[in-house]
Amino acid sequence: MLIDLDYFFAQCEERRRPELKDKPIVVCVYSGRTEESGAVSTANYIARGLGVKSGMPIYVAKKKLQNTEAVFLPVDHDYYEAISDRIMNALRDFVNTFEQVSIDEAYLDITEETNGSYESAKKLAEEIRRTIPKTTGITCSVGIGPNKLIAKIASDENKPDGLTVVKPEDVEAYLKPLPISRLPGVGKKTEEKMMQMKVMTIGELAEQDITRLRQFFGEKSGDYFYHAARGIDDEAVHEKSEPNSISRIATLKLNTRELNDIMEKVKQLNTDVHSTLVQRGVTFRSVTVIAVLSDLTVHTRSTALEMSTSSLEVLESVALKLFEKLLRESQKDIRRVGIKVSAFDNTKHQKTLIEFS
Ligand code: TTP
Ligand code: MG
Repeated sequence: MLIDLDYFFAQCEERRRPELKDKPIVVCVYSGRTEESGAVSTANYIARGLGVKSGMPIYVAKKKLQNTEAVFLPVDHDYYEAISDRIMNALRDFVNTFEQVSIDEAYLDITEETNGSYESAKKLAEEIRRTIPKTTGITCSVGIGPNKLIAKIASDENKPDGLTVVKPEDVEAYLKPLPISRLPGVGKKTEEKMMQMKVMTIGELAEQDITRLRQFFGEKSGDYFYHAARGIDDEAVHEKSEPNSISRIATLKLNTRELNDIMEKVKQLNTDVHSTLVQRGVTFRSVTVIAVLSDLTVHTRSTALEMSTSSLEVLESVALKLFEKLLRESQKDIRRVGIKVSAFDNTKHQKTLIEFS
């Protein structure tokens, strides 16, 4: 199963400011040279409907959205990462074998959990698609197939908020009519080359012999296209590296500068972070507190500890100090609070070292 969060950065912005939901939203990477120089990171589906795409220059997007109520926002990576961490941790709880591939994408090997049944797989996907938006406010699209390649292609089928299941016996018929650009690894340049070969669909790619594909694309890519066109992929799902931070973020009942009210919420977040730490068997050496102020600016304060720990008491006292500091150094009310721990040591690993000595 491949889970891809829908228009992720832009959806995070909608979640933070629901009043923007029915407007075109464009999240931008400003290069800073002039006020408008830079590129579109992503956009919500309203903006996409009006022709805006990832990677497009900001001024082109502005032209396309002239005379609309479009909102252009700078990327706020810390905020998206905090939401992503929460979702990825929730997804991890559904399966034994999990692989996060990017900030908004993860593979779940659900063979074991479903006994190989596509019926159960669909039910599991539906459960995930109910749970994630309910707990995190973010929708996702899900693809299910006999391998990572098919799951990935299927996840793109019904975006946003879609679910597509492709059973092994349907793979060939499913792939055949798809445009070649739907195959992972086919970018603009490869697509042009394929066109020269009169290959428009994945079905037509499957008719090419391997020697010709190797001549055109080199041995490695040629082999990949040869197999991918047939839906063949035997890459295992595996956690590449443990995520190197755990974070939680939440909105306060009221915007405030009252330390007690703030710490009440932070305490809940700390407990949540701590239980994930224990579950994962890691200790942290760095603590960051995050505050989104009433004007929606994001402020962080961090501290590095002298020793790695997994203690909830340490986390609480450090968080308290950092929020006191943050309140001293800012004037506005706080709207959202967050906590992040990082710089992990693996306690499981430490234990094995002790066992060896
Ligand atoms: P994607 O999953 O490719 O795109 P998306 O989540 O915005 O939209 P959808 O999945 O509904 O098609 O990428 C995830 C995030 O990565 C995206 O929200 C923003 C960022 N990104 C860029 O910054 N630049 C890019 O060119 C792309 C494609 C994505
Ligand atoms: Mg996405």
